[in-house]
Amino acid sequence: MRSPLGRSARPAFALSFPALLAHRPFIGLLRRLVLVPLLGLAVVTGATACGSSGADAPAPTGVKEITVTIAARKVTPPPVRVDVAKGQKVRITVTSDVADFAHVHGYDKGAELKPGTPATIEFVADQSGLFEAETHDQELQLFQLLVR
Ligand SMILES: [Cu+2]
Repeated sequence: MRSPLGRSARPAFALSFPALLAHRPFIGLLRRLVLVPLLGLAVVTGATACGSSGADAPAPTGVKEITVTIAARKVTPPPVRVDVAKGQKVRITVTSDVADFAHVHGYDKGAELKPGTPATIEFVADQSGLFEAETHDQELQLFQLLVR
């Protein structure tokens, strides 16, 4: 696909801003720059809507909160793939009704789980890939962390 600005890119940037706005290829480019990310966002939001409990789309600067509860060997929310931007801080809070050990593979971060007491695992997701989070005693899958 050819850039709408194409060969006219140089003259366009030499014009004043109002003249630039009146320049049709520039409008096309502007529309593309605004609409495509918006559509992409809509797709991402739609894809994760059925996932973790209404979490916002990950922002690389924010903290990705992941909260998991285990009761009678049932994991809530059910294990999903959680998308995280590389470099983002992740905070996982796990509450189990029995003693266990929560573990994030690859990052090798873990926390002892005491019955009924929330345990927190925090780290910066600085390696890309797909990582399993699970418990060791009950051998439950908690979620998958997709870092990219
Ligand atoms: Cu493990």
